[in-house]
Amino acid sequence: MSHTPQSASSDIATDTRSGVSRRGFLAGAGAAAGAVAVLPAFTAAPARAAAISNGASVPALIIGTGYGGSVAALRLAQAGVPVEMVEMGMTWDTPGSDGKIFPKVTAPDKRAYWLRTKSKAPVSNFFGFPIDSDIPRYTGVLDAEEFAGITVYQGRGVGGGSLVNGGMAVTPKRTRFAGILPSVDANEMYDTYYPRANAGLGVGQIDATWFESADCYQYARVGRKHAQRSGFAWTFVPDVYDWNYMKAEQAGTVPRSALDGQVMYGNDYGKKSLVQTYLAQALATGRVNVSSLHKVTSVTPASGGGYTVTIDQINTNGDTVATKTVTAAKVFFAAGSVGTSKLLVKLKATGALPLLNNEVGKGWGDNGNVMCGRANHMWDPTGTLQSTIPCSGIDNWDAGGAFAEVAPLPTGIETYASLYLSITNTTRRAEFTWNAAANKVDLSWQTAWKQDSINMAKSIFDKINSKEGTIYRTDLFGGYKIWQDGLTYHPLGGVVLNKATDNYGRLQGYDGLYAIDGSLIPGNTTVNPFVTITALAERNIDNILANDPM
Ligand code: FAE
Repeated sequence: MSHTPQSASSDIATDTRSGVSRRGFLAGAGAAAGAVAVLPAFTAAPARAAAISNGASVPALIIGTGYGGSVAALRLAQAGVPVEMVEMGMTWDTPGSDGKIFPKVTAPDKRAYWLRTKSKAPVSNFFGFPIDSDIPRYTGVLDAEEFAGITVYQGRGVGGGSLVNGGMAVTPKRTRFAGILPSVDANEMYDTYYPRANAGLGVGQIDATWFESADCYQYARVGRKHAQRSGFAWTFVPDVYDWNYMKAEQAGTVPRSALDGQVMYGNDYGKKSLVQTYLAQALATGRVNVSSLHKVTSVTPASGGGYTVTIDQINTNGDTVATKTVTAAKVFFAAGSVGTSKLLVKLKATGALPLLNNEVGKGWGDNGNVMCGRANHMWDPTGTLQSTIPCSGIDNWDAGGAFAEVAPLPTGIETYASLYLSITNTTRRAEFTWNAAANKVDLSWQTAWKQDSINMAKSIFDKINSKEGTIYRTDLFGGYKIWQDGLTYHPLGGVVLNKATDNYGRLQGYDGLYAIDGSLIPGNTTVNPFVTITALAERNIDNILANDPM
């Protein structure tokens, strides 16, 4: 994989004692085989060393290296199109002085956060005490991007959100699909594109027998017991984590990652991020180049056809060290729901892309995310060893509008807490707008709107508390708050399919510009979103390759 002079490797010392580095894990799959239980299905191609050049002219440029961008890169490259991917975050492939590429959730350091000087953990308190700490400002892997009414967590780096997410890979129920993407043929999605996405992502499910005895999933078994005693449907949830590796972690035969508190600041082993799957395959074609620590700031029609793309190359302080101008025949916006929406809203308002339609910026939602904790009885411990990778959920969508992940609290000590992230059927939608005075994009989300989501989540947890004789925890989110109602991990929408674009992501008003990420999905997927983002990208790129000359 290519990386710029300012890639992760340049600023974090390499420690060769650590054994298999991420790069070795990818490129040296054969050599690593003895050290891990099961290797990811794909291996990376040799690096192309150079970042994109100033003045380059390219057939296809992709902004962002998350799910949508990686699908587009792979399919374009397989069709013979040379692809340049531009990513504002770093290439995460080299261990730091602690021998790890990524820090644990309990010990964030500069690698954890995108250009912040203090951590901003979603669970901000522990036994009532604030846990956020000062950290050096750095281009870390998790962005806690703050808008007026909500903090939006997003992955930064080559691999996008796949670097920091829990890997929960959920295909929505077929009966709910019409409410998610009404203009898309559901048969096509469930017959072709969801299966293709699941295969490409390497989705698997926990061994149900092993689950019953694994120490690291005691918290999930407690969650199941409580859900079922209250009459709720409880279900295993698929994940892209290598479940054989998880077993080996529990057995103590491999270096631990999920069992060593790694998840939202990255994962050293076990999780199949896009770097192991779609991106590895894309790079193996030899037609894809990735420029990390490069941020697209403008796209505008070029006088000779195609588009002029302006790119800031940044260092690990976030400062611009060079500005490059590139011409691209086609540009794919895959900067994520927030990144793509912000760019397009700004470019329309400032005259770079004035013909974009008035749907740009609209239809943004938080997937109804809300978190809470329950205090269990002392005879119901959730375990001192907790896998950071959730494996189960409670489905009360039809009756109460909520699907709740049974989440870990991987502190290393017994907390007697059950933690949940609920995805709810909220109809609230916000809009991105250009704030000329402040030279930035605003989002109209209001914190009070989360009350709808809280009410839906309560349809599950009020009942469980009543049945179990338990109460909500008030010591996890500061100020005796029961509900973490100030965030989302699942930003969706802003450039909604069949509104801001045609039914396949072609932006209205401009030939050769596409949106191909979570911005296309209008605010909710009923479950965790990345499988749907991937499947929709697979569907759209099929249509684009069949109909648009490249
Ligand atoms: P995304 O993956 O965000 O990729 C966009 C990329 O574009 C990023 O790498 C950006 O750095 C880059 N970028 C943005 N602006 C620019 C620019 N101007 N120039 C260059 N590059 C740019 O987009 N989802 C699940 O389904 N299951 C889970 O278990 C789950 N857990 C999560 C846990 C956490 C902590 C977080 C933050 C998210 C989680 N998600 C989960 C959400 C999931 O990761 C997210 O929906 C997808 O990553 C979105 O995919 P996109 O392709 O839209």
